[in-house]
Amino acid sequence: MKIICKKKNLFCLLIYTKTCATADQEPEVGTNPVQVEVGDFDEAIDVEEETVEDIVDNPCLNYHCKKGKVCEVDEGNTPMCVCQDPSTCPPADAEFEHVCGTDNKTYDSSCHFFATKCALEGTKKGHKLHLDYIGPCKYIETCLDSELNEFPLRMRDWLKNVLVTLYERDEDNNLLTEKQKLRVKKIYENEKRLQAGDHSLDLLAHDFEKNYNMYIFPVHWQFGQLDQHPVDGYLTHTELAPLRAPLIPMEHCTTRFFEECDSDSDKYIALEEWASCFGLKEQDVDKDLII
Ligand SMILES: *[C@@H]1O[C@H](CO)[C@@H](O)[C@H](O)[C@H]1NC(C)=O
Ligand SMILES: [Ca+2]
Ligand SMILES: [Ca+2]
Repeated sequence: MKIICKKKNLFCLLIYTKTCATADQEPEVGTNPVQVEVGDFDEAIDVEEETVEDIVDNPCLNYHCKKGKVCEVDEGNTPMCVCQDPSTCPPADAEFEHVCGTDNKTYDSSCHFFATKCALEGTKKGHKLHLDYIGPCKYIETCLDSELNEFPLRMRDWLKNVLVTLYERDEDNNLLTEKQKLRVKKIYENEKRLQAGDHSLDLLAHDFEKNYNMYIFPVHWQFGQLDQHPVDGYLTHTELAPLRAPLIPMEHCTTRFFEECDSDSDKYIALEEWASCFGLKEQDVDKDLII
């Protein structure tokens, strides 16, 4: 599976790194690039941009509607957001544009999904419907207990490698803030660092014990990347989606991992819960590492 980033986007890079790391185990999905953008999952955030340049008096100009809605004017020429008719979505011309809903139904594209969800607004069904993952719905194996424990091992290592990769490429792109760069520099320059590669689970576990400190920042950093709407120390289902959705088809333990990560079952993953599912000690959880 080849993934190309349209924009410099951290999640795209995450997926890219992940895919490269396990390229030989992944089934070929064709040569079409998959573009993953954070905006594709921002259910709750207004991201739609209107570019009707010629109509000066169009009240819908610069009037933003959230995913699944479009702007229309009422009789009083007042703009308002109404559900988009799925048939007005751009047709999806490839399988990689399909998405799978939590209803295990395949939607042609995320546009079709959000338009459908909008039409169900206010109903119980609509409330429960979320974008589950990227790609057509497929059979996802049950995640066994033993496999569940492997997930954070690989994920932690991957997060660390993503950060190091960002650091290496960051010369003028400003993918990381100065403060973040300083922290990653320490990891990058540490000679004991386990280099990126296809490591056995035993080695990953051993490295986590030996070089525990190198994993503290990457785990915090990922939380900060996701905790954006709002920045409150808790991840909602929507905030988690940019990470979850591309990962589920590749890692069958993703859903179970994040479900169990919410250890108090309040539907939010708090920083403390997050840190604990990645094996960090309670005393190392530090809100200041996120900024
Ligand atoms: C979801 O749909 C896929 C494809 O149709 C099917 O193979 C799979 O078994 C379904 N999963 C569940 C949990 O029903
Ligand atoms: Ca949040
Ligand atoms: Ca919780």
